Amino acid sequence: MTYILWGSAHSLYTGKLRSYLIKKGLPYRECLPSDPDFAARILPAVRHRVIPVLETPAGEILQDSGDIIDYLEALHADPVMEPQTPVQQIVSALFDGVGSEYLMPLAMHYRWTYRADQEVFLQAEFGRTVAAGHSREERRKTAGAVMNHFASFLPNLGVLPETVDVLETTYLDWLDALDAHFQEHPYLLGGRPCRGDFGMMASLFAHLGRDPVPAGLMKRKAPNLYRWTERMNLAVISDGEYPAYAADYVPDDGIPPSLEPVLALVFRDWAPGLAADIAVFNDWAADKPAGSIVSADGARRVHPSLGPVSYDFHGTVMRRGSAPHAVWMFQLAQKRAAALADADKARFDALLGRLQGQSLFNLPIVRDMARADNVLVLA
Ligand SMILES: N[C@@H](CCC(=O)N[C@@H](CS)C(=O)NCC(=O)O)C(=O)O
Repeated sequence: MTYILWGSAHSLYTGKLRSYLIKKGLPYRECLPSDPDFAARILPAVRHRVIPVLETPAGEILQDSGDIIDYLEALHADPVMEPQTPVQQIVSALFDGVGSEYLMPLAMHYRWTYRADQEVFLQAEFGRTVAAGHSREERRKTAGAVMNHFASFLPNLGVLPETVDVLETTYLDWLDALDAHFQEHPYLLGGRPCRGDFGMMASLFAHLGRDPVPAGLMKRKAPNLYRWTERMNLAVISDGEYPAYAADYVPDDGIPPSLEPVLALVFRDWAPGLAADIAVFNDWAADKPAGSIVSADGARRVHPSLGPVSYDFHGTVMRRGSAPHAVWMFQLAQKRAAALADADKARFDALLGRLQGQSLFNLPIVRDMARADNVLVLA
């Protein structure tokens, strides 16, 4: 009954899936891509060099942290890791997108812009993933090439000398709002983690909560958020810091008031880029047949792009490659919002009205997407 998690300690999306496996109480053991079995069996099945990958006891080989969580949630009813009420489900999906997509360039920025300050740590982390069992010197050398590869992603993520200041200033607002929230609540939606918490673990654990430079920042500025990154990897739901808290989502489909300032940042900071991503996607998708791989050149990619986007971000021009994966994740929240029944819709609209979120939820996305054979395709 043991699952195999192919991943690594310093991997963004492995952090999302590992936390889920721990909270769900599923037995697993973790294997690293430096294990020869990864190249021999896993790569040919997935057809991407990517982690995390889950191998099930039945021998299935699955990729994409979110798809894997969907698969496991459908298979194992208890303990439930997703609220069953409509507005909380929208907010959960939204935060999954925020942590998996919006915050990812920030995570990459704090890892690679400050590379020189944390070089030995990163060498050790990348080293154990690519060259297990070798000498320390050899590992550090081997790690260097892979590190250069990932560091080279920064410009395409919009991390450029002229955008670093605004990225850092706005991130401080997120640290503050999340810190205030986790002072009062163990998880985003109350006393039980949801899909949104796991999504947020993607960026906020392995990079922003663990690499020496950003982890130091988080500990100094947002210790309650740091503690949440620890809590998310504990095999229990309740936390003694909140003795009166039931191990459940807040009642009546409510959104904790302290989460509203965080949601306001989602709309303030994610909306401009997401609107640009949606516009590029809509143009590209208009005349493509169902089944087309969502990628400018049609190639299979872990993070496909449909060409460049540029938009105003707090007075700075942000330029980066478009991110259709972000559109795909946001679309789920949007579809859930469109399906709300009257009273729930009124409640959700009031929330959007208070937080300036309506225009984002009103943006039309002209086509549906799906994942097939480990890539994003037009439905
Ligand atoms: N959508 C995928 C993304 C996985 C991903 O980007 N994994 C990183 C490591 S954290 C990777 O292997 N990247 C390889 C690449 O981008 O080429 C998921 O959620 O699993």
